[in-house]
Amino acid sequence: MMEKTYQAIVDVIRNGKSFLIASHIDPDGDAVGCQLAMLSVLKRLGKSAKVVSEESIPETFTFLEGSRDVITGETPAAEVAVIVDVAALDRLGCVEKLARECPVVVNIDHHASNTYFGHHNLVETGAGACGETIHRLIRALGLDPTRDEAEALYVAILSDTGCFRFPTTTGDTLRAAADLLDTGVRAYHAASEIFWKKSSRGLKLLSDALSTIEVTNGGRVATMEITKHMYDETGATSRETEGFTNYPRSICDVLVGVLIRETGEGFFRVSLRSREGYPISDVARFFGGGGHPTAAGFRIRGDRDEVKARIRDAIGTALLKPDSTSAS
Ligand SMILES: [Mn+2]
Repeated sequence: MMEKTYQAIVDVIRNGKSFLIASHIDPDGDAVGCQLAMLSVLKRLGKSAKVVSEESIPETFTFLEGSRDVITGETPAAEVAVIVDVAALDRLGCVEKLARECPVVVNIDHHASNTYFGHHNLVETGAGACGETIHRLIRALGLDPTRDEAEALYVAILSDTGCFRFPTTTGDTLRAAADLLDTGVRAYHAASEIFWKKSSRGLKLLSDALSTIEVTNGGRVATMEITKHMYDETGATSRETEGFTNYPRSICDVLVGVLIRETGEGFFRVSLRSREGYPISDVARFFGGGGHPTAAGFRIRGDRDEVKARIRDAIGTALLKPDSTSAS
């Protein structure tokens, strides 16, 4: 069945002239890598193609070819919208309207919560990263990935699988990564650009954030906070908080880690990370967000203490559900 979908999308790409590529707000390595790989592939095929995003590419990923070409302002629609790593169209932020104006929408994703919003839906929920699917699509187009495309997709896979640690890592994940490395990906370069390029102000921010960790719900939930004040004090920005979400969950016996970032007076961005077998994507959806079983997020507004209490309550309720003991 998937083979037919691959073929249908290959036909759309071969026959289309103009393409708009987009992914979710708060872009991660998978979103960025898939967008840039698609941009390069479409250009190689002689198509008019552009990546459109609510925000520019996070600093961490600007070493990838094409990262500066992302359009963040006004731009016309295209014949075909290629939406990557997105479970539902409202995750596109302000680009949603533009995507809806495109006559053909291609949905390429790996979220189990995908709403099949496209005319073509290539949703492989078993994939560790959407980058795996894009890699297969490039092969289905009869192309070899270029080194830059391979590097973008390697970054996508490395980011979304937590360096091949998350339960979504499969043999296919490693086979895709192996093929990308054979293409000439600079593995050390990619890893060091993503993980070993912290600024000292970013580490100071991490230190401040770590001191806010609170363990609640009988030791099963840990929250960590970053306030506006901390950004001001350290000079670091929210862009330097990549990877912070993993700290609260890394505590022994904690099942769900929560990172609460203040984005404005009374506005918060919340990231949830849980252990395998304790899905929290329903909690994120409850608050209007989305994500994967063990990695999800949402935005929320309110009084800080009240927000924390609501989140802890919702997680506590989710952990009590019988399905939370089965692997996800
Ligand atoms: Mn992804």
